[in-house]
Amino acid sequence: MTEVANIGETLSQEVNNLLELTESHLDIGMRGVPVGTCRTSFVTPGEGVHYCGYPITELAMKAPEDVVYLLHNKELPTPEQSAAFREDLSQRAAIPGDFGPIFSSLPADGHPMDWLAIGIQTLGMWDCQNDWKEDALNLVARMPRMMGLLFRYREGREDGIPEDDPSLSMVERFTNTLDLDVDQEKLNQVLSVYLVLHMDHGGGNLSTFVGKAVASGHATLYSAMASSMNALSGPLHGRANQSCLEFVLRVGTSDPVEVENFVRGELAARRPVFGFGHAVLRSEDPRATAQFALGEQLCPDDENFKIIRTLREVAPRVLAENPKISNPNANVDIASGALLHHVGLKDPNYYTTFFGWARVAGIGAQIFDERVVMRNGKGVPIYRPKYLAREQVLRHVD
Ligand code: HAX
Repeated sequence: MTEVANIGETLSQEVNNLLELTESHLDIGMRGVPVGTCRTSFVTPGEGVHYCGYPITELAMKAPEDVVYLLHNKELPTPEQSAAFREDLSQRAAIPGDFGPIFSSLPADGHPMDWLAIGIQTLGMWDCQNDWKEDALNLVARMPRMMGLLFRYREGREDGIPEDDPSLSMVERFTNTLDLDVDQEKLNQVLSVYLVLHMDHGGGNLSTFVGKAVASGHATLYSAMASSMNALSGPLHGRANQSCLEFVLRVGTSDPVEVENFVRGELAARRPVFGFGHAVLRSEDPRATAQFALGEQLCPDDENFKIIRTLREVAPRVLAENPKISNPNANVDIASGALLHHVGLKDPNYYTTFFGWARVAGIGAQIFDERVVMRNGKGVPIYRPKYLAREQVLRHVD
């Protein structure tokens, strides 16, 4: 709680830092330079991400619908509000066009994140209300079916797709469309926790920032969100969760000595030890802790889970030998791939689409706040940071 109490104090301190901008702040991707405020979430080095003041550990087991409600309304719903919100989402759920011809025409080996951006952009062409809240919630409601269709068409399984049932939960609508021959209860549980843990992560992460920047020029919510997904698709950003399972598969053993040798080998070859380290957190990411706890419940004997359990014991000790590494502990991406793989979602190429699906909730809520709530309702103006001219440019000026 001390950390949370300090958040208010740090706001004015961080603003003061603006007065101390030096050349060292230039050309570093705006790292750490305060540019705005965020009403949905913040990240602390010790407790990680908080949604509307709640540490993520308190929310991990909640229904995704209730957490979407929280991000948009800044308070958790009562049981009545929760039921009404689910009903509202189900009223919005129908896909307003036919994805068949669109998805059938895309390259099957195109990355699923490219499919996702095209899917969102298409939804916007079919039905855009030009109302930030309406469009944000319509998109949340249409994502589960669209995600399911994306998998089905990309995998060439377009025959026999079950009808959508809008009365189901968000997760069930996806898994119902996907229709895999696996333990549905486990699959739904893993996806539900995954969605909640990934919905938001402060205002300045690349995909959220990009979405808000695009929306600031009054592009539609759909265009802004498709831009966010393209930002998320980069290997330094959202695609790390794909790389992480690929890394775990490469480790291939849960024997502590062999795992230690593997980690040391990766470091010697100057390759990242995936699933460890963080730009802001200085302890194990509570989102990793929550997923490890879920894995111990659901799949303690799964081979990949055994590997990440050993990695969690071994890697922080090895990484901590390098004083440059500010956080040698597990991050959110260490466990999600092993869990998804265990419940039947075996292809890591798709993992970032789950991240994107989750983020639609937080980014949509942040775009709404910036467009409609900030500055007493005036909204944040179009983004326009200042770039300074370099000498070689100035030389040509009279
Ligand atoms: N493996 C190898 N080297 C690592 C490392 C790791 N897990 N973590 C940090 N380092 C290195 C950095 O590359 C950096 O090296 P250089 O000085 O040569 O550039 C040095 O240690 C200091 O890094 P840092 O200040 O501790 O951390 P950064 O903010 O620079 O980087 C990263 C944070 C997450 C990018 C980094 O820890 C990393 O590459 N981890 C492995 C990849 C990974 O798991 N990515 C998923 C991130 C999840 C996330 O952020 N989700 O939001």
